[in-house]
Amino acid sequence: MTQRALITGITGQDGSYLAEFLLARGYTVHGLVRRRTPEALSNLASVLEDPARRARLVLHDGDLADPLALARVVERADAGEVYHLAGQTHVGRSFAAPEATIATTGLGAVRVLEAVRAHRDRTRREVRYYQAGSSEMFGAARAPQDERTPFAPRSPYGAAKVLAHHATVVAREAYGLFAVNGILFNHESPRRPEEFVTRKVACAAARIRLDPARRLALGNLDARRDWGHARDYVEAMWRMLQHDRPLDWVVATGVAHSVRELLEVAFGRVGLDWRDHVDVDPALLRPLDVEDLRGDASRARAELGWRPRTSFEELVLELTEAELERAQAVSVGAAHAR
Ligand code: G4F
Repeated sequence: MTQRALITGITGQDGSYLAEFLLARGYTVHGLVRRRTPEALSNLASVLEDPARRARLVLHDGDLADPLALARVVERADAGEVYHLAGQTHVGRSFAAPEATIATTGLGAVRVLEAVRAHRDRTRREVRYYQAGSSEMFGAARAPQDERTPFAPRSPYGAAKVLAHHATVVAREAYGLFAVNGILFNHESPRRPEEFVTRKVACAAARIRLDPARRLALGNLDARRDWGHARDYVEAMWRMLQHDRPLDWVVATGVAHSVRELLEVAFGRVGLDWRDHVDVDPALLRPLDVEDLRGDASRARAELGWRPRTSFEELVLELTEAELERAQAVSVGAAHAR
């Protein structure tokens, strides 16, 4: 029988990589989408343009703010695996919109969980649920962080993810739902929106290479993150749902780098010294920041057989090269238009 999965947040970085991963394994993939504009669907372009994969992709309109719509989508998808990835994912923005972040990222997860539980009870078929947790939940906790590290969030976003995490554990323990938390450390790709620091730096390095008069404004350069590749991390999500027990899992590379080191690699790739092109803008500093995240993914390595395949340098070079290609295409297009 064909396996069916439902992905909330299918148009995002992780959702699109996960959809490709599952389609390659023969799944029929259902996705919850909030907007069907060409920009919103751009991460799914390769699937949408491929008739063989398109035939096994079903998009449903819906919104995390609407519990009835969510319940309807869960019923229609009738999936054996539900990956809940949707939400407000920008930590900095969560300080400006704390209530909206708790509503989408925290309560949104509670709503999806309730819809999944109701569907399981009605059909009497097991539905496995994946909650997209975040290393941001560890906040001030000392590195390295693993599944036993207590949460100490330092942002409304982190607090919302802690709420979703505990709601997932409660659903597992109270109702016997196969519900897991993936506690993923930062994971990036060329599909990342430019508001996140890796892609912002890669875009700037490429643009400044072509136009050295441009400047890059950043906030905290000392923050350290454990950066991996999103393509590697979606495989860990799938492996968690194939495991024989519903557990919580840390997914990380185990190596942390600072924003300065990120600048070093990206600007080094384009032959520039970042110190000549970067300004620290106090407006980009967060009211509170997480200084040092570095995960210990020993459990995922031992029990899921998962390991990251992309090093920090490979990741930053891939991002920067993708932006160089885009920036060069734009400048060639502009030259032709003249
Ligand atoms: O790229 P960031 O915005 O990622 P952040 O805050 O670590 O959150 C990401 O990872 C989490 C997992 O830990 C996810 F849950 C979350 O959804 C998201 O994917 O910022 C990384 C660091 C921060 O310390 C930030 O203060 O970079 C620092 N930074 C310095 N200048 C900046 C900038 N971040 C952004 N976004 N923009 C800047 O100009």
